[in-house]
Parts: sequence; structure tokens; C-alpha cells
Amino acid sequence: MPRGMFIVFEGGEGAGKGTQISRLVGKLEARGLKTLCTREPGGTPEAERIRNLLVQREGGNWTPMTEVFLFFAARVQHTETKIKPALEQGITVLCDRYSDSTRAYQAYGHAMDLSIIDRANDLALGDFKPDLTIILDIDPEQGLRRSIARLGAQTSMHLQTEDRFEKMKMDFHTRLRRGYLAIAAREPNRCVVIDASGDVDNVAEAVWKIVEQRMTVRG
Ligand code: T5A
Repeated sequence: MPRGMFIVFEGGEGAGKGTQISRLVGKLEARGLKTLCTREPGGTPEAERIRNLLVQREGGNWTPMTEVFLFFAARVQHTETKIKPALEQGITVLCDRYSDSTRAYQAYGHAMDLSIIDRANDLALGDFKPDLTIILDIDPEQGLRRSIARLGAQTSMHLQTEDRFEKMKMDFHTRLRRGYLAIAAREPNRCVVIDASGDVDNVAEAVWKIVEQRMTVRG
């Protein structure tokens, strides 16, 4: 059985990753492909427990290095127990964030040394990486407006506590955006940058064009 394709969506807050993953699932399933949607940090019960430590306000006051290892601890568990087994069964895996989030947020955003994150990534994952990473690029103010509008519409206490990372200052979000563009420039075969400022349908069309092209090349 041919191995499934591993597609990751990346971007700053409110870029529309979740929205675009749902759209893409519809298109892939209409073609008869089996899909699995997952997210980071999290994706398995164990990794979701680590997510709670990281994203909830009362999760803990971690040092930057501890935070990096928590992200990678969750990622190894997720990769070995969920992502790889699905790919081996020929399933297309769509993941909301992966290692480039650690590069963008912890290195470009929080000024950790990028080479430390690359080394941690090599140790945790070896040469395993996404077949395609779609970076949804958006002006941080527009992205944050979308995120805040969505948070305002939620009534659940649990979801309201998950906003720790969204409370960072605007210059942090600007560094994140630059970081993602630098990551894409470093690995232009794996990463494709898509303008996410348009409406949902326009962005979905641009995403589909890339995915269809890559699927054709894979055969
Ligand atoms: N993190 C994560 C790290 O620091 N390091 C790491 O290694 C990892 C893996 C995770 C946090 O953890 C950090 C990054 C994050 O800060 P999260 O809950 O996963 O937090 O948060 P996000 O991934 O940022 O989730 P968001 O929901 O904010 O962003 P999405 O998924 O990009 O956006 P989406 O699709 O939910 O859309 C947001 C809102 O915008 C609307 C949607 O309807 C929704 O209301 N929208 C649009 N509106 C207009 N036009 C469009 N084109 C739209 N697309 C979506």
C-alpha cells in the first residue's frame, strides 16, 4: 500500500489553519482518500495532557528550554503512536502545526537559538518530516482580530483559558510572521506560503491547487 501524504498547516494566530484543514478534508474525501486530522501540541490523550501544561494559563511557568522539550515530548508521542501508523496505512494525515511552530514561536518569537531547536528536532524525529507544509501568511493584526472574534464567541471556560499564547504583544506576532517566511525560504520544496488574507473560499482554492499538484507529482 502506498504511504499516505503528511500535510501540515502552519501560521500565526487566526491564520485559518483549522478552517482550511476542514475544507481540504472535504476535497480529499470526495476523491476517495482516507484522511486523519490532528493537531499540535496534542493529538493523542498523552500529548493532550502535555498541551494542557503548555497552553492553559495555570499550566505552569516554564523556562524556554523546558517549553521546547515539552513540545517535542508531545510531538514524539503523537508522531510515533498516531501519525506514522496512519501514514503506513495509506491515510493522508492533516496536522494543525508541527515542528515549524516550535521554530517560529520559540526561536523567532521567543529568541531561542534556532540551532537548539533543530538539534532537538533531529534527536526527537530523525529525518521524519512533513511531505508538504502549507504556511498561511497573514498580517498579524488581521489574524488576531479573527482569533479574538472567535474567542469572544466562545462561552466555555476551558476554551477561554487557552489564550495564553494569543496574549503576546504585536511585535512578537510580527517576528513570528518573519520567522515563518524564513523557514519557507530555507526549505522551499517542503514549504509553500499561501496568502491567507482573502476569504475562506479563495484561500481554500489556493490550498487545493498546491495539494493537487503535489499529489500528481507523487503519483
Ligand atoms: N505553539 C504550538 C508553540 O508555541 N510551539 C509549538 O511547537 C506549537 C505546536 C497553540 C499555541 O501553541 C503555540 C502556538 C499557539 O499559540 P492553538 O489553540 O492550536 O494554540 O492556536 P492556533 O493554532 O493559533 O489556533 P487558531 O484557532 O487561533 O488559529 P487557526 O486554526 O489558524 O484559525 P481558525 O481556522 O480557527 O480561524 C480563526 C477564526 O477566523 C475565522 C474562523 O472562522 C475563526 O473564527 N476565519 C476566517 N475569517 C475570515 N476569512 C478567512 N479566510 C478566515 N479563515 C478563518
